[in-house]
Amino acid sequence: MSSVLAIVLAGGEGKRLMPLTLDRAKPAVPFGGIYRLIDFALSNIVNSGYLRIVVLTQYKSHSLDKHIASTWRMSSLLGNYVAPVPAQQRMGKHWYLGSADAIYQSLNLIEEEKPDYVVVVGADHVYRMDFSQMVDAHIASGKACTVAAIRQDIEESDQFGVIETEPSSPEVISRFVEKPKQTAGLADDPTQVLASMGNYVFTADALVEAVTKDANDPDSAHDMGGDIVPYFVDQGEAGVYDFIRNDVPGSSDRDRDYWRDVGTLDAFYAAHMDLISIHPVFNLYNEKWPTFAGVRNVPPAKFVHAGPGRVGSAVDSIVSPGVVVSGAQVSNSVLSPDVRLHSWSGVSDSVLMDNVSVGRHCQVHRAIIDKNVVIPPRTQIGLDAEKDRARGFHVTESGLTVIGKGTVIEPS
Ligand code: ADQ
Repeated sequence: MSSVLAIVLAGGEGKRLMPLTLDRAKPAVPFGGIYRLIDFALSNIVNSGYLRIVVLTQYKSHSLDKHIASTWRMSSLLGNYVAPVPAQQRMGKHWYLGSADAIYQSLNLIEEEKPDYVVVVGADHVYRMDFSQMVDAHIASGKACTVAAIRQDIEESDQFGVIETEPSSPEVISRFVEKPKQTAGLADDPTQVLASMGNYVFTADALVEAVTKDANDPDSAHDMGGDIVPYFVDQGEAGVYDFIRNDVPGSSDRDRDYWRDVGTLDAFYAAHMDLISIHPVFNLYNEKWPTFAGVRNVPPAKFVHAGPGRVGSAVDSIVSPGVVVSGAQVSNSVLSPDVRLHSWSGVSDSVLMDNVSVGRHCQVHRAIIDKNVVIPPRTQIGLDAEKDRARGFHVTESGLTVIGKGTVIEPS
């Protein structure tokens, strides 16, 4: 069996998720009650059978490092590991110049491991994928580089690497343009393009050679999508792997091609609203391809106080362990561990992260509230955008109120 090293690019800053990325890297942003964004990429890698994993971190990596160390610690008995590797500054006193530089600076890890193939994936997406099927396709193609691809609306093409192929050889990339302002649609559907998912398989020697050449190229931006993939395309060595071919155990026709960038606050919120819908597209309960999470030793969730004028209840919601809903009503919401809700309060259409406490007689609607925020009694959030802005809360264009980690809210 061929040996595979997996590299997770986890250095992204996630500016569009502010204030959730104020003091954590985007891959460390909590998602879906008990997960962090990176758990989806790491679970895919582990479920694919690859247990030697390097996570390249840089920007505000403390909570990411802590999460990896506590959740993803593996038994070293069989030589397995998930190793967070911060920027090594091997090439001078600067952080990674780009994602290709991140790999270049970490080449010693590839040299030590001596894999046949390297799987490189981003850490910012929610999806399921069996990378072993992509590695098999890569080996069968004989190419040096394979790029995973998914159809996306043409209006979004300036956010993706856009892949073009010739009808005579549809599995070979003939042109790859990173985030084009303008591009042509697909022949069979002009409203769509074939977009890179930012997941790649490389033959190890070819990757080492490519990033080494790239490091010595003064004109390069040292970016995987902008520089390394086009380098392989120029050599006729880049193949495309259509995500639609990927058949993950336990997936349904509905969530088979689910792949979401939750890189904006509105997209992050929409993905949560999908999770709590009665028939979500993305099925968290697929036991054949589990998403692993850090499970702390906290008590079960509890609902108390059903009396006149108050009911401790939650409907159409995800409720994590350690939550206590005491005489408050919750609907269409995601509650992370240790959230506390007090009497005569209502929380609707919201995402509350770990340890948020909602006092008595509060109303919280269409809000994302980051960890450790204490909401004093009689506070209203998400009901009046102007009032929320005046208090210094972030309100998105679509009217979503977002409160950063640990924000101290003055009683109103
Ligand atoms: P982007 O996501 O815009 O496009 P990038 O910002 O390089 O590209 O992020 C890719 C991954 O690398 C993310 O997981 C990010 O966290 C990480 N990353 C970014 N800079 C890094 C650094 N210096 N060190 C370590 N990790 C870093 C990419 C591709 C496109 C493709 C989209 C799909 O370039 O071609 O279409 O992903 O979303």
